Amino acid sequence: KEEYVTNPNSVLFKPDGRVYHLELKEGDVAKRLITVGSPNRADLISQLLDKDSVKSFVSSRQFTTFTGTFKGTPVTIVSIGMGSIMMDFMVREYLAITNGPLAIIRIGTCGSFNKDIPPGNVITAKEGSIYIYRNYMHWDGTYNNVDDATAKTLCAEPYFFTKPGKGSDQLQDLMASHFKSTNVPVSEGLNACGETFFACQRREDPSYDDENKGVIPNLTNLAGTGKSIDFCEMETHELFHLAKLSKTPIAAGACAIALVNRHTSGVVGPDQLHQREEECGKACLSALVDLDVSNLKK
Ligand code: R1P
Repeated sequence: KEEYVTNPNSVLFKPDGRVYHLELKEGDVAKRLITVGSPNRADLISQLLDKDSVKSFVSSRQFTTFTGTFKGTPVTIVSIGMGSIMMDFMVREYLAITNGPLAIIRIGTCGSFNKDIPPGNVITAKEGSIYIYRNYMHWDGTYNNVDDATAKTLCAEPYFFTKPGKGSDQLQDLMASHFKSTNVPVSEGLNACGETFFACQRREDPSYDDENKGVIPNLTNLAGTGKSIDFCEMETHELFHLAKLSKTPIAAGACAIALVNRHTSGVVGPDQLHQREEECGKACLSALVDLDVSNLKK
């Protein structure tokens, strides 16, 4: 039956050996991987792979995967949709169908919070990634299993912010060197990932009182870096977090194309976005191929 799975208390598999959500099995994917949000971006980047090398898979849970070779080296491109949760599905299930170290680069889109980084520019998360998440207990006004005074403290703030988690310097330096040989305007920056797109990225929604005016300004103080965040999106923090905690070595890198500038409200045009997606694809595929993935160590 379609719903039937094995291993329900761990990573789930279909009886034919495919992981439950990606619907891929051992041999379908490479140890070098690019992950993106949209299937169209994955498709565009897959067109940079060696002619006639590409196989594609579409899962019923919205993961679209292309595996082929880039200049003779096997690589995979996966679109995951949006948010940390989808990154969690992808990284864990990918690890379950591969053996040994992995290298993963996210190519995303983002909002620039740096007034000097306009729409159309690319930013890498070389300085790390902060996670911004809603403190649900703030709105509940209660907290489980703690005394009243502790509950009051824990419920006070509407949003929580982590310190920056970092990706692989080695992989991100390779990305930087490949970006240098293009005309793409690239900066290295500090990323923040919102648990949600609206409230956690300080968007005003007239339907809710999200108490989120302090979300981005507070990051200057809480990040402990002495600087403000440069760009905001939704998946990089989870990728860096899972790469750090994995028992198998994972080198992780991330870059994002600024769709908008949140200070100036400027927006990228569709042609420039398309061009940047292709340029990022080329630079990141080249970086992945240069990395000695098999010899990565924890
Ligand atoms: C929101 O519009 C989506 O765009 C950004 C955010 O991280 C979020 O996933 O990235 P992608 O274009 O890669 O999806």
